[in-house]
Amino acid sequence: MNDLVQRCGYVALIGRPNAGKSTLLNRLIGEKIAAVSNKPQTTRTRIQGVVTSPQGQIVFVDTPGVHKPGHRLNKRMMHTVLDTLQNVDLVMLLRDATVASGHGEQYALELVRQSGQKAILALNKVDALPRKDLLLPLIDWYRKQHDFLEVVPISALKGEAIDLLVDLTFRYLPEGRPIYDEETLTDASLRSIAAEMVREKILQSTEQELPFATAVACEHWEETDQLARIFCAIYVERKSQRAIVLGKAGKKIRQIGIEARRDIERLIGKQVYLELFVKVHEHWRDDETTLNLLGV
Ligand SMILES: Nc1nc2c(ncn2[C@@H]2O[C@H](COP(=O)(O)OP(=O)(O)OP(=O)(O)O)[C@@H](O)[C@H]2O)c(=O)[nH]1
Ligand SMILES: [Mg+2]
Repeated sequence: MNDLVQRCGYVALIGRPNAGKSTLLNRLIGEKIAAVSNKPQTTRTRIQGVVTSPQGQIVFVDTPGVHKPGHRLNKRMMHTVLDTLQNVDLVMLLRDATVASGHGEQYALELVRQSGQKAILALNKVDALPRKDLLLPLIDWYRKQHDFLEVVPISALKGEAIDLLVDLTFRYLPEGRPIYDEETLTDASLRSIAAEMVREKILQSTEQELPFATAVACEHWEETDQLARIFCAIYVERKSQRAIVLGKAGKKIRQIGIEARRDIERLIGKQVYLELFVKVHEHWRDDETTLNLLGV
């Protein structure tokens, strides 16, 4: 029977910073593995989320938001975006439907066009639109710009139309057997997810330059049946930034630790002892060795 034909492939999540790509990735696999925040450039590396169903398997690839690169870090991030665009079966362009169109949106669309790949457009954050008919002009505009296979209004945050999005995505993937076994949800290591959870809490609790100037590396991990002891280094660029991360009498870093620990415990299903320390490294964003160490 035709229904039994399985489909399988890689799908790139592409879009401007803050469009909701990582929120969608987490929603698709039903686990929190990717850092999410309202600060732009939250995602710095490629991270896969694997969806397996009777229809087959989709490997969604979350990417950094499309932006103009300054530091070496940002050049690497944009390289990741362009490289991913070329190495997938299908592209999913994510657009925050609540923001006005600008050069950034146009540029993200242009990258998708230039890739020559088949693409689906997901208009995200419809839960935050005061009226759904506000979508019509946006859909119209995109339809004129590019021949999208599908245009799907969704809410990654609330989980609206996500099943539909997955069903539609399957239609355009090649026939094939699953690449990963059924239990696999991601290619990211627990160590890197733990580091990302710490970084997410820093992004969520700090402002201005600090989110961009911070990186987190998981430096040590020991585990018994009951407990994981995890040691993470937080990199900042200046002493003044270290003071901000620490907070008055260490209050901020304690809070960051409590919140990150909760996420990591939920993920690995055991008790976590999380130790955080801050390192000042003035030019880490332009230092190839540190960028390699951080895996970006
Ligand atoms: N209201 C609403 N907010 C959303 C939705 N999806 C994501 N957000 C919010 O949008 C912000 C950005 O979400 P992310 O998932 O980090 O966006 P991203 O596209 O991965 O951003 P970068 O990694 O910086 O490229 C967060 O504050 C999310 O909570 C949605 O469907 N509705
Ligand atoms: Mg992201």
